Amino acid sequence: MRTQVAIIGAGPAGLLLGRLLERAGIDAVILERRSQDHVLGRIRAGVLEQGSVALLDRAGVGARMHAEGLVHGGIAISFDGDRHRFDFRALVGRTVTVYGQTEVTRDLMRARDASGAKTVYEAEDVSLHDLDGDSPKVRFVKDGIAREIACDFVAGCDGYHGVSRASVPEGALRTYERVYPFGWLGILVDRPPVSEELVYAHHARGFALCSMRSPTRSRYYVQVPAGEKPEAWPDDRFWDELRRRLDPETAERLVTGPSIEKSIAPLRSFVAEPLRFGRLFLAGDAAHIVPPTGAKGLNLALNDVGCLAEALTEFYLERSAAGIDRYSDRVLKRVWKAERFSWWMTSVLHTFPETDAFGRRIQRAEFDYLVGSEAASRSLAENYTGLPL
Ligand code: FAS
Ligand code: PHB
Repeated sequence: MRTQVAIIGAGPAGLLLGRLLERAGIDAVILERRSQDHVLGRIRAGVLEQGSVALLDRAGVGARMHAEGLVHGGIAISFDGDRHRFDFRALVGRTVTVYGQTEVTRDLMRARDASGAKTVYEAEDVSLHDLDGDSPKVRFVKDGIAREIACDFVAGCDGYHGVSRASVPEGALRTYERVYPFGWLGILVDRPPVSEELVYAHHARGFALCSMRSPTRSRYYVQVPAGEKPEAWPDDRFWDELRRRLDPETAERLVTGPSIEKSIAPLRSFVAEPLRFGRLFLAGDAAHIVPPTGAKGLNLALNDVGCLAEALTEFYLERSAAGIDRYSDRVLKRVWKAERFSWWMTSVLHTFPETDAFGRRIQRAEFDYLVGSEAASRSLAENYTGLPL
């Protein structure tokens, strides 16, 4: 089999890259180790930056997002019971759209299935070869038969645990990491959201987040110690803990019900540099991880592949390597700013076992400064709604 670009991973990054390349007339094959249903079964991100919405429109997959997505003009942060709304429209003239990653992935899968572009699901033992030459190869097993793809480029869109970053020779990558001493226990419930917009809560007992997927389906999170298991959190225990961490007005409005999904995500900040090794490019979670506090993970992944698609299109259509040569530096500049914002939101809103009384007062001062300073509020608003692409 031969293609121009072999894409590893059919998550949002891989699928959007495939879609953008297809619309530029560039051939790509996607290899995904899981089934379509398994990929769609993952409950992950929920908030799209305005730039991500524009990118999905550019890819021609925005119709359902505009029909079903919820446009939000702000968020609320409650800190030890004091709650403040940050009005994004007034502060920076921008909004965010609440539209689950599962739905973004579904829209991209449907578009790819309709176009007939090749995706191999349940591709096993994917391995990358000759990345530092002019003719890289990807090998995999499908239905017990070993297969090989000859290509010009490989796009590693296979997430944090994927094979792509692991295929870069030792010493050719620098990595930066911070592992947090807690995770997020998240549940999905078919009950109306507790408020029209998201509520991020800091409390001495830990962080909590009230989000949603639709006017009838809510998504809630509570911070739990690293290593916690979902089975230790029956629904009643979850609801009690969530109530304790919310401001009284929000807690009063909480409509509880049976969880339809429950999972724990560990939190880490991670960046690999550079994002290119020969004919391999890394994008999305294969390249970087942010704690979900700033709602950046999915948005960074979509922006990465928007840049990579532009660079590859320039290579094929204009025979210029300028875009692919500067892909890594260009993307990393924005990645690190999102890493900073996600780390900062996490540091202000979570409880850390090692934080002393001074540290807790600094967290409160961060909140008070945000509330009292238009400049600080504007900074939060421009980061949360997405820095320029
Ligand atoms: P993905 O991990 O989504 O996709 C990678 C794909 O590659 C997967 O389908 C995988 O099966 C496949 N793959 C892996 N190894 C392979 C191999 N060897 N061969 C072939 N295929 C392979 N972000 C937010 O903004 N908000 C959130 O609330 C949020 N919550 C999250 C919760 C969890 C549990 C996790 C893990 C992440 C969360 N994120 C969140 C971040 C998340 O949304 C990612 O940023 C997003 O999935 C990135 O998309 P991709 O880069 O496509 O990676
Ligand atoms: C979600 O709805 O899953 C969500 C929203 C905002 C975040 C993280 C997760 O910061």
